[in-house]
Amino acid sequence: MIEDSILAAARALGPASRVMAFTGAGVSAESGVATFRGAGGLWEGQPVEEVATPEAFRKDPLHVWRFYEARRTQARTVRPNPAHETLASWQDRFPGWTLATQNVDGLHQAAGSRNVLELHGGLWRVRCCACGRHREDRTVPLPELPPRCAACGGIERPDIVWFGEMLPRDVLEAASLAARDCQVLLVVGTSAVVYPAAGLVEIAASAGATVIEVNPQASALAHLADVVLRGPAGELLPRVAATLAAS
Ligand code: BJW
Ligand code: ZN
Repeated sequence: MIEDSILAAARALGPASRVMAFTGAGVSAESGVATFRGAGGLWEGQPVEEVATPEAFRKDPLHVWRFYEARRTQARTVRPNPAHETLASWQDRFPGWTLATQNVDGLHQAAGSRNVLELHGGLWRVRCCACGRHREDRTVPLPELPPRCAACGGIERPDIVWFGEMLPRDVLEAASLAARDCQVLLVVGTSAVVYPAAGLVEIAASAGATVIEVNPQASALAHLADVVLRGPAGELLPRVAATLAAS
């Protein structure tokens, strides 16, 4: 029964102070953002290897930028949903709160989450391939594709972590520390197949945290979950919050 799982989640969260949420594309699904590996997935008709690799960008930066322009255009029109909002509200409920996301859409921040650990970068930042300069750019559409660095004239790329690239070291370190230290880990809307991010679940579970999975389908690491909430995060997280607030 889902009510039992909601109660179990609220009971685990109730006395906890160090709580971490680890989110993936599913948390934004109810905002209208397609997931990566689901039906109607973002990569449909466009293999991941063609767009989300440094090799693809070197070969054809314009092609890759067109893909990201479409992502940026969509991301600008979508709004956070109750799952983002519930997670944002918990940063003030738990003194040791950490939110680490694989998403690049910025919806956690739009819901009011602060200090979000963006494991795979962000759609609204660009980085110069030549001099490494980072900058925020929310212009849609960009006036010139590919955009050029104002400092050195080099080609700029989306500041996103592609396959085969390292995650930002400081972000991954902070997330790994939080995973090792948390009492409860919420794993929300991720298939948990992409590493090293998915490894955060293994770190928390082996350090003894209570793992709560929120997902309509079992993730690859569902066997590590102590509590399983099978259903949409935008519906179930507010129910956990309501039970928690009433207890
Ligand atoms: C709901 C819901 C609702 C639906 N409510 N839930 C073998 C071959 C090649 C590479 C590797 C390999 N083995 C390991 C690797 C490394 C590779 C990797 O893990 N690959 C695997 C796929 C096998 N990892 C990397 O390359 C990483 N870097 C690295 O390892 O560096 C070290 C290194 C350096 C040099 C050489 C070698 C290694 C980098 C990974 C970067 C990932 N980048 C992407 C693309 C970003 C680009 C972009 O956004 O444009 O990040 S891939 C894509 O997957 C994206 C996501 O962040 C990531 C995770 O996906 P996520 O979020 O879990 O989404 P889905 O779609 O998979 O799942 C959605 C879930 O939501 C589902 O479970 C639904 O059921 C659920 N859901 N509705 C709640 N309403
Ligand atoms: Zn530059």
